Parts: sequence; C-alpha cells; structure tokens
Amino acid sequence: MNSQQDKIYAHAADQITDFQFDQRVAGVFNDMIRRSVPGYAQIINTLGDFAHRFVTPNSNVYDLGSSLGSATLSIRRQIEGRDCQIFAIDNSQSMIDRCKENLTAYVSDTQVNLLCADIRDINIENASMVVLNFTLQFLPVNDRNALIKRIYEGLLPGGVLVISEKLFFEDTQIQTLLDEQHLDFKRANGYSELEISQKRSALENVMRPDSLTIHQQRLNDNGFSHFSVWFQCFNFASMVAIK
Ligand code: GEK
Repeated sequence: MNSQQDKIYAHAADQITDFQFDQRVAGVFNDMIRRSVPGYAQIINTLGDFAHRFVTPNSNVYDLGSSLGSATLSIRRQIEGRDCQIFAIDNSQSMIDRCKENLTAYVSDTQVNLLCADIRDINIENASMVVLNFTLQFLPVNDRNALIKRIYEGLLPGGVLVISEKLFFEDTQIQTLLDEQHLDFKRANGYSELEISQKRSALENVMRPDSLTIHQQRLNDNGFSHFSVWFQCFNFASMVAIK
C-alpha cells in the first residue's frame, strides 16, 4: 500500500486545530499509523488469524473505522471461499476513496461493502467477527456503550469482537512510564519533539482513551462472557471478546 511520509505536524503552526481524518491525513495514513502505534503491523496480521479461526460460512464481518482497509485486507485473505461479506465502514470520505483503490488492487471472491457512514448508525447482523481497530477511542465516551451493545446483539453465538485501543492507566506512575515509552517509540521512528507535541494538542479533544478496567466492564455488562488482552505494547493494547 503506497503512502507518503507523514509531515503534517513538521512545521510550527500558528494554531493547532482538532485532528480530522481528512484528505491530508488519508494521504499519509499508512506511514502515520505505523510510526505512531507500536505493534500495528502485528495486530493487522493477527486480525487475519482471528478471522481464519472465527469467521463462519455465510456470515458477515464488520471492520468499523476501516481507514485504508488494512484490517479488511488481512481478514479477506484468510476467509476466501466461505461466502462471507465484509462491511468496511468509515465516516471519512477521503479514507473511503483511498480504501477503494487498495481493495481493488487485489483479486478476491469475498465481497467487501465499503460504506461512508457513522458506525453509530449502521446495522450489525449475522456477524461472526467485528473489528474496532483503534476506532472506539474516537467515539464520544457516552456513545461507546450503545455501540458495544449493538455489536453484541449482531454477533452470532461464538462470534468474536477484537478491540484495539490506546489505554489510559489510573496509576499515574504507570501512565507516565508507558506514555514516555510510547513517545520514545515515536522519536525512534523519526518524529521530532515539535511533531509529537503538535499532534498531541490536535488529538486532545478528539481521542479519549479508556482504562482496561472500563473496557472489560463494558464488555461484561453487555454480555460478553470471554475476555482477554491478547497483545500489549506500552499503552497500546488489543483485546478479544467472545459471545
Ligand atoms: C486500521 N482501523 O488501519 N464512524 C465511522 N468511522 C469513524 C468514526 C465514526 N463515528 N469515528 C472515527 N472513525 C484502522 C485504523 S483510525 C485510528 C482506524 C487512528 C474513523 C476515522 O475516520 C478513521 O479512519 C478511523 O475511524 C480511526 O486498522 O487513526 O488512530
């Protein structure tokens, strides 16, 4: 997948506006997410492995907040011949346009329905797998429970939900430690102090991480009976919940 290098916050801006998934971000997104999210490539690959295990014939798969389609592509490769449909949904038209190009670059017999829509408004049904790969953290906090409830209702028994998120830690010492380690990861990937601090300001009102306790509680409250973190690097984690 082609991507320009992310230089969006490389120059000092007079004013930092809230982060948006616009055309500029969509153009550099692959580079941005790989240099900003520790473990991203491993998580994407493993989503394919989960799909191989959990996706049942004639069922639906939902990739909620699909961006450029990395998760969808990884899943699609593992479920050929199962007569499934993937619903890849994002409310950024710029992401959808680029995602379409990425998906059509590969041949597949699995239908992908690419929709520009708010994930709070879509129907979820007959699902054997739902993915929220770094998307839930961008929803208003008060809307998260309702989405998890609808996902649970739309999943088939034995179906899987994978949620990857940046985590918040109530223990301030741990929060500071893991946050610093994440910043070191970004520095090691070539981001300057200016880029790091401007991006941080842009995300402040837009991305609100929950703690692991809140995630687990929300999943339990909505009926998921099996839950575990399956991956963690610093303050980034991926969780698996089974209906
Ligand atoms: C990946 N999953 O590469 N409805 C639909 N889409 C939304 C909404 C919403 N309410 N809110 C945010 N988005 C991807 C990465 S990025 C994560 C996901 C990140 C979309 C938004 O447009 C963006 O494309 C995506 O969720 C979040 O595996 O940038 O850290």
